Amino acid sequence: MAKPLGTTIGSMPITSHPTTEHVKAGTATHCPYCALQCGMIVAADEADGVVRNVSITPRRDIPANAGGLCQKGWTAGELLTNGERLTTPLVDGRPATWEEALDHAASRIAAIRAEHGPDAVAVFGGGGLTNEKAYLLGKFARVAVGTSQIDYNGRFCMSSAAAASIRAFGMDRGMPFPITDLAEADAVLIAGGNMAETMPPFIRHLTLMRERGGSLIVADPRRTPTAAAADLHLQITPGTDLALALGLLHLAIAEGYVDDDYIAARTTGFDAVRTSVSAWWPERVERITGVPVALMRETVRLLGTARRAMVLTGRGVEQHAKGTDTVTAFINLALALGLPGTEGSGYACITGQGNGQGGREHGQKADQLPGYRRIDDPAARAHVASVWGVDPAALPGPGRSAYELLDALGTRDGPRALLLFGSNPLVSAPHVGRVIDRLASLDLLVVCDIVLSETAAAADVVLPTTQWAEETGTMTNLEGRVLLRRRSVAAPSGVRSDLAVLSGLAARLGHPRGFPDDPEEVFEELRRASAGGPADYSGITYERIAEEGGVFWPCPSEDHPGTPRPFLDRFATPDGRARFTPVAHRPPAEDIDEDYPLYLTTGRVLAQYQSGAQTRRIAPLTEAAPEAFVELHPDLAERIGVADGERLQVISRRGSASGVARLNSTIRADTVFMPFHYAAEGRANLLTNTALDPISRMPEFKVCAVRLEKAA
Ligand SMILES: Nc1nc2c(c(=O)[nH]1)N[C@H]1C(S)=C(S)[C@@H](COP(=O)(O)OP(=O)(O)OC[C@H]3O[C@@H](n4cnc5c(=O)[nH]c(N)nc54)[C@H](O)[C@@H]3O)O[C@H]1N2
Ligand SMILES: Nc1nc2c(c(=O)[nH]1)N[C@H]1C(S)=C(S)[C@@H](COP(=O)(O)OP(=O)(O)OC[C@H]3O[C@@H](n4cnc5c(=O)[nH]c(N)nc54)[C@H](O)[C@@H]3O)O[C@H]1N2
Ligand code: SF4
Ligand SMILES: [Mo]
Repeated sequence: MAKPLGTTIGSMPITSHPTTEHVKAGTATHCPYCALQCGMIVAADEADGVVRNVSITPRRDIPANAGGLCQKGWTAGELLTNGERLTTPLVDGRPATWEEALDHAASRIAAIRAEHGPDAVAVFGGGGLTNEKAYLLGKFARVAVGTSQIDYNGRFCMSSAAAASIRAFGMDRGMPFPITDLAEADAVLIAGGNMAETMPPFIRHLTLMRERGGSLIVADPRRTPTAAAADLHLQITPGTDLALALGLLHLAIAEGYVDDDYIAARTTGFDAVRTSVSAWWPERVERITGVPVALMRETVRLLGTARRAMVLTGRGVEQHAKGTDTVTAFINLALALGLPGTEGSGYACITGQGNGQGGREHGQKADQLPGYRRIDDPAARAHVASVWGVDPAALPGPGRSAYELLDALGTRDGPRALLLFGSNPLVSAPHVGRVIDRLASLDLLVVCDIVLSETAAAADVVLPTTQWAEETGTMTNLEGRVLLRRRSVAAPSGVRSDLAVLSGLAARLGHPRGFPDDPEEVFEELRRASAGGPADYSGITYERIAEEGGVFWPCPSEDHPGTPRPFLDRFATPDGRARFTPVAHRPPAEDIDEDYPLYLTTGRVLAQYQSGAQTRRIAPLTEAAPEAFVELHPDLAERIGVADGERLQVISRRGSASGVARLNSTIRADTVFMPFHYAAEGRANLLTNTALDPISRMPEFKVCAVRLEKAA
């Protein structure tokens, strides 16, 4: 029997698993899914290179989950064994050898580039990719292909919060404090997040906080399990959070909760913000948001009187065409109360994807170079070009953002080839009907995936890759803590790592060096490329992560302890002060009217992950959440004559999708909710609006106008 690699880490003991006949050694690693990156020990039987009987045990040494896992984590072993894996490259739908597939892809890329120029080749990445992959993908695009056309699915995720954090604090480290600080808070406001379903072990920190007497406030149009567990639920009209945040700040000022000493010592720009909220009196805000004045007052009292308080945002307030301004308004509130950069308090964005934090730092973003540097900054270009051994002038400039890139594919000035790693846009992109047409118009679509996702099924070339427990790499969790996700089991024969794919393609494009397929070698280069940038990883090594259980960036040297709370002394702005920015409320890009009288909002359920490519293939998860549904109020259901469990058609200006009616008397009667995890007719994204935030380029996933019909 083959032995899994790396049977111990640091002080982690080897655990045995009484559930199977053999006593198996386990490897300490992390979950394949979300940004909590729960620690787990993975053990498996391997015979003749085939992995079976995977057992998963939660780790207690990782503070984020401290012994907890959600249903997706517990069942993640099935990703390794369920027989849904791609194990052979496909060219035009037929099995091919790796040589044939890579030769074909590279020669088509070279031909398209020769005929139309390097920007005719586009690259799309994902926030689930390890730091090493994200880094090498960005380098591959700029150096091996020479294209500016690269972006990634994180644009659809936390980009608005990232933009707002950079605007206010000069830096975007989503949660600029350890997650365990939450338990010590006296009040926490979650605006548009549903962690009870999206990160269940996260709730433990909030439960500890409430057991100490702290209060939880949740703003959500639905009474989610998170909202139900809160002391106050602000059941807001979708798309009106900006008005709510302005109203809360108005009240905080009126009722004397503003921290004048903090504002004077640590911020700039408060006067303009104070003036900008003066007309947002509570009754006006109640009319717009539907949140009763009394609840707003109580929210402000709880936050204002707390010794330690936190304001957190999730996708509910961020995935809007005004997401950056909405998050800015919540940051303004937090700043006025003196929270950011104060030990035990703060503002945080709850990052979503497994490597949603690290994946937004090392250059797979259209406007970015490694270390969270800007690609239009001459000093950044010079530094990174020297690490890459190229002329800075040869590095392309900024490219199109994710939706703009997808929207341009196959158009007259747009890319003609797309290489896609770690995303499934035929389910997850907005206005997916349009994206289907754009992908179909390409000369070449290459998809690297572990399963035949909806997008892989549409590709000319499909390259099967290794996944989490079959490979090693670093992941930066929602706290900004860099973790080591270790190889725990053997990969099936026939698959190669994403790094090996990039290496193989780069060699065929004339770059035999500079694209190693060994993760640690890539990480060593990433350390150098990130040195001196905002997200400085230069002091982080695989060894240190293993010994210390993770290292917080920035970490500029090997003897630096890492930075759990980066803003305690100063913010990352030139003068060290946080910046207040006045912002104005406006309605959703598409408001309701006579023809489309209901708000559609979209989001997640516990048992499915993202586009569902992974979780829809896992039996216990599909049993728990088998199909697309439309959550609606019983009064609304009665008006259209539909009963619980009957099929509904949801129609927007962009398309029509269907799901079973799920009646729920706790949702607003003007709002329906669909999860976005499902394929075919169940795709919520057949309906969603592509209106983009002007700063972050985030699409308005969280609100558009629809009508309902009973399905024939
Ligand atoms: N089970 C599961 N867990 C996941 C994921 C998954 O797909 N499945 N994905 C991971 C990823 S990538 C992410 S980004 C995170 C997302 O984590 P969350 O942000 O917690 O998830 P969402 O369900 O997208 O949105 C949160 C809530 O926003 C509410 N909402 C909708 N519109 C509005 C609005 O206009 N205002 C307000 N205030 N709230 C609104 C929704 O009702 C929903 O309950 O989850 C991560 N964890
Ligand atoms: N309507 C609506 N749409 C949304 C959202 C919403 O709330 N509402 N949320 C948005 C958000 S926050 C996000 S993050 C996106 C996510 O949406 P997607 O970008 O589609 O995310 P995933 O489903 O995680 O896609 C990951 C793909 O990569 C594959 N994969 C997994 N690991 C690896 C790997 O290591 N290498 C490679 N090559 N492939 C791998 C998986 O099998 C899967 O096919 O969806 C966005 N879309
Ligand atoms: S909460 Fe996230 S990281 Fe933890 S087990 Fe669930 S999916 Fe995995
Ligand atoms: Mo996300």
